[in-house]
Amino acid sequence: MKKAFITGVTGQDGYYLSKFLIDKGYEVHGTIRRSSTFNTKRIDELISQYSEKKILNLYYSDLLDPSSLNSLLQNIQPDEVYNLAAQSHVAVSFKNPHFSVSTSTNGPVSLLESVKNLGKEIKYYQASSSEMYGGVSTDYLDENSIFDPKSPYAAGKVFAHHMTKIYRESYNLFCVNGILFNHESPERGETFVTRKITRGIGRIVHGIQNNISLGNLDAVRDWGFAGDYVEAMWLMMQYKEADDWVIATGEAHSVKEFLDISFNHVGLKWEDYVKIDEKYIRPNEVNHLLGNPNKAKNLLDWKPKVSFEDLAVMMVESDLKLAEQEKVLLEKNLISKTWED
Ligand code: NAP
Ligand code: F7E
Repeated sequence: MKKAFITGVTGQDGYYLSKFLIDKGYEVHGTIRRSSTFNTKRIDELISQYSEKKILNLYYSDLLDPSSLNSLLQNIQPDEVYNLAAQSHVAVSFKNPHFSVSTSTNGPVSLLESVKNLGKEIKYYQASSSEMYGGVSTDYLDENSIFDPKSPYAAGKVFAHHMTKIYRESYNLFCVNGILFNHESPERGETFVTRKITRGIGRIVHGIQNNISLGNLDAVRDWGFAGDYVEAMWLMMQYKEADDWVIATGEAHSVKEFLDISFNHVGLKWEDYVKIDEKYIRPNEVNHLLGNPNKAKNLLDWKPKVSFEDLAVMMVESDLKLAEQEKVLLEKNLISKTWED
């Protein structure tokens, strides 16, 4: 049985990747952060199904704690390491640059050093990001496009990207960079723009929210489905050699287009509910990101299966159900309203 080690297993991609690898017959080992409240909500179902059988194994660690990462890798001896952990919110990275950058830079170096020192053929995956390009050009971006980071988050990712390549070239290690463009799902963090919108729509439809406050509605992204993108991560790790790979849909859409589709789905007009709040405008905006996934399509035989429209509808449908449950809990005074009015 192959063993995979995943950092960031409690995140959106951590959830989808764990599920994917377990279905492929892997034993999954993941790190979680100690928190004063439970932070395993996304993977609770997987824990109840697979932890007793030791198919899913969780350990307390942190990317800022190299000794714990090193001893875990020594003990587990995984075949594949997926480094998904990060403070992944771009706007937040301007507020806490030290933490964001330390996690994205020191973490990968600690993992790469451990992988190198283990002296076994361990494959390493680094979660690189389209944010590294900076969004100035409206052209298709591929593996050879120039990086021009516009945030502490993106600068940290550029560093880790280069380090991954350096370990690949210097020590002949199987170190892969997956340059993933935005990918979303019903498990997306609730402060990213797509999920913020669909969460808001669910609550508006059920009468427990009045408006959604947003920032730049003209921003353009290449949005895909997280479930499709974790398959690409795995395919990169099975390819005959380690490389850098762009994973994207090849379609660009604005925040306004996401609003159009999502609100239309419930028969409402977004213009009646969306307010612009200056606090969501970033100090340095990434205006336009569009990826060219042809290398992955041709060499990995990968393609995105979920369209932009179906992704928006999937997320709205899921959040309508969540809001329906919230409404009942609110009426029974079992929860308080913690979201925007
Ligand atoms: P996410 O939902 O925000 O999950 C991030 C994960 O990292 C969580 O499990 C989080 O733990 C963990 N984490 C944060 N700081 C940590 C630290 N110091 N030590 C250990 N764990 C830490 O992100 P995602 O959307 O799944 O993205 C996965 C990775 O891909 C990230 O590296 C992200 O930067 C990158 N990426 C994402 C996208 C995208 O569109 N989703 C695109 C390109 C690249 P808690 O649950 O305890 O907070
Ligand atoms: O913003 C605009 C915002 O926060 C998308 C991360 O997974 O993908 C993600 O980063 C756009 C930006 O994602 C709001 O200004 C408008 O232009 O959903 P987002 P992101 O910044 O693209 C990349 C690839 C990653 O690697 C990151 O980890 O939407 N926008 N109004 C807003 N964004 C947010 N969050 N909230 C708003 O109210």
